[in-house]
Amino acid sequence: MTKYFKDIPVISYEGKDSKNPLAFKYYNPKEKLGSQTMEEHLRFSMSYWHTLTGAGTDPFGAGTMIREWDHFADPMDKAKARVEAAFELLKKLNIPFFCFHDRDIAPEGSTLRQTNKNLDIIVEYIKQFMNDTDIQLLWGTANAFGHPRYVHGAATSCNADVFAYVAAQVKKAIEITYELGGKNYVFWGGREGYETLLNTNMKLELDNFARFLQMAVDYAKEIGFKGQFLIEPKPKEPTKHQYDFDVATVFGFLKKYELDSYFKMNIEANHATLAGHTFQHELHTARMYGILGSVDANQGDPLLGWDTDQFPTNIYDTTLAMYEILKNDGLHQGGLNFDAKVRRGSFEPIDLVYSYIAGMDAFARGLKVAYKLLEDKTIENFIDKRYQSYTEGIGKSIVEGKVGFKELEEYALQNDQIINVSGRQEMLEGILNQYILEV
Ligand code: XLS
Ligand code: CA
Ligand code: CA
Repeated sequence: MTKYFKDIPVISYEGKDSKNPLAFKYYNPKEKLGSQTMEEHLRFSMSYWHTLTGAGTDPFGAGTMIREWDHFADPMDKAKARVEAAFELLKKLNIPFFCFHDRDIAPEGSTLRQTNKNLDIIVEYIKQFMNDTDIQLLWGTANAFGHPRYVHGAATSCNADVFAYVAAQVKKAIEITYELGGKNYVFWGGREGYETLLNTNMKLELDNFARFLQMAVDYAKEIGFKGQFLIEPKPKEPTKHQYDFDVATVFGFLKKYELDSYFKMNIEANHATLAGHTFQHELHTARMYGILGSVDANQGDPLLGWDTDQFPTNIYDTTLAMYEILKNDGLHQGGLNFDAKVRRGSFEPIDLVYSYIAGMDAFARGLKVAYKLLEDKTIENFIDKRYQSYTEGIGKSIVEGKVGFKELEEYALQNDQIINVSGRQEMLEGILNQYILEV
């Protein structure tokens, strides 16, 4: 049934020569690359918050979005209309997954008990739509940052009552994710961080955060939830120092508290750049540690220092991201979730459609280029050759742990005329451009 996107057809693949703005130029879901189709490689997902509830407000002005599904006075009627709009758009765009925060799908009531009841009603409603389609839940999460009770953080709040409250909220969020067959559950440390050490016991806050995550692990086990737990790093915003700064920081934290076997990472492009890394760096680091779980596909603006959550259209970045993902042997139960919003000036519902088409095409194109790069082993062969000195002679002995400082000194005393080879960065950048332009 078409209601909120009446004039929008089902979007199909027309190929790169199409001039139809309401068609995919590169995303051809059934096209095979190796043993998998594009659809299986990419596992696209819609973010409920930006797409259905985002109003287009900014610190200087009111919302601008024209959203017919928000024209209901009763918050539960509005919540139901949003479900209808979500599934209509998911079907028209042929997107197989969606993600939500608990508070995106159902309004808070005057008590926690009432809030949970609201959730139960909407979860039942969503279930009906899921049963009628093949659309699945990629992940659920809890919004433990919006309400004023989380002013000092949630699981890292100085107030134990807040810790108890967020435990109850996340317990319920895991339950509804389980109920809807969610493939993963995400923890993003909304306000888990601090503003100043003049009022902060960082050690206690981090210990408490670890206790909280352990409780979540225990509870998931107890109820039989098999979804993957994911942590989503972000260096700043809303707090000045977020505890889940980047992949390396989170990995160190998980190791210290012996939680590393239970969590993987949900890597967001815009959070990577906020941390002073490239998107590829974060994906590569996670892949290296075996903890690349899922991706929030978006991009920031290099000229702005905040989380702009734009739709990803930079082919260079999507290519290098897909390169890492393919080298990871895919995202397994994760996916590419468009945690992205239309600009405030793009306020018509059709702009949502154009945005998803642009993002999906950018990743489809990136996938094709990355696949060819890997098939030809262009970069891999270069890197292998660059480190060849570790496959023979003294390098081999170093790697195999057969030598120490004394043996190396002996070697260096006889070989102090060192010859280095060029890193050929510009040549490689040229080759990459050639692939992007010609594949
Ligand atoms: C905010 C985060 C958030 C998480 C889920 O910056 O991206 O939306 O993805 O809580
Ligand atoms: Ca995100
Ligand atoms: Ca973000």
